[in-house]
Amino acid sequence: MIDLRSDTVTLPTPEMREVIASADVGDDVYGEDPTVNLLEEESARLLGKEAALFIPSGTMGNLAAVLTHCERGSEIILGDRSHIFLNEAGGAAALGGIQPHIIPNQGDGTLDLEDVQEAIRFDDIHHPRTRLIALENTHNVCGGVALTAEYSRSVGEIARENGLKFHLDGARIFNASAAQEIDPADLAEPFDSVMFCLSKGLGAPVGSVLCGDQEFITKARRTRKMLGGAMRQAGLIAAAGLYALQHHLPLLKEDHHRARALAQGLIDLPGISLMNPDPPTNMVYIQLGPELGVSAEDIKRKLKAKGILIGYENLKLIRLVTHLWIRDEDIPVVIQGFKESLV
Ligand code: TLP
Repeated sequence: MIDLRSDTVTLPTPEMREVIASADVGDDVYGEDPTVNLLEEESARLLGKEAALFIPSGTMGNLAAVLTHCERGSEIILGDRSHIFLNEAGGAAALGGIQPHIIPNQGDGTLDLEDVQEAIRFDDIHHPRTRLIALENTHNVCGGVALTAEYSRSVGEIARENGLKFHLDGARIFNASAAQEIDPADLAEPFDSVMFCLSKGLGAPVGSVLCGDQEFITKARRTRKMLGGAMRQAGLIAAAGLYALQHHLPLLKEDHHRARALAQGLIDLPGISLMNPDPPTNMVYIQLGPELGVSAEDIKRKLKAKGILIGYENLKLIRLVTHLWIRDEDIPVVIQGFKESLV
């Protein structure tokens, strides 16, 4: 199968399985798992933060950050197409009593600075208190677009001037850094907390990391415990994450090249258009035109019969994601598959 549903579908490589099998482990709730400790140190170093915390998933990483920064009845400012708002089962509201204050994501994944400024509540007993602004980089539903460090700094200034915390859902921050040829620490610098995922383009089977200053991470460790996310001999999975950070970062650019090749082959097919004709990272979003007689579900079914798996956001919007397990030779196969499935 050529599986383009997500970069979460990667399986551990044989080398990863070897490091998993031979990992040094201990009880991480006692802080005694040497491999987890190493992964946390390496993650903090890569993102230029004081400390880091290994977390089972990206969703829990974002939730732990939000719960650590905000109290019940307070508000987070975030984009209406952000993963935290759309795809995390309303965790901040359900578990933290924290209200999302959504403002429109622009096509390039940014939030308009005036919208951000206007969304900040002034002190009034009628209002919830604004506590946090959150961005996403790369921005998934906006087409895998990468936000610049300069843009994040300008939002960070607004946060600082208003005494707000600033969080990044950096599930794919290393894709953003590879696309812009910029140090991930520069992209992370404006934020008080950054979550990134090991289990997406980096190809590890499990895990995400939350980074920030020592005080924040100490508090987040308690939040993670409350959420049931403190693990014991987690070095087994941390070893795969560490391996991914040491060996797979340079491969992300190849995923981006393949996404671009895919887009080039699809762009002229009748009845469809691409959200980004020149995809900046590893995602190709395909908009189905009204004249097309088939829905995303029809196309998905036809492609599956040809050994190609795809996902869709809605019946008119398909997403293809390249990753470690997609090879150059898969690209023409997928393009041909689409040609035959759009009719
Ligand atoms: N995204 C998944 C799905 O949930 C949509 C995917 O296939 O892309 N932040 C961002 C920007 C994400 O894209 C995701 C996962 C997460 C957070 C959550 O990570 P996990 O799946 O580890 O909880």
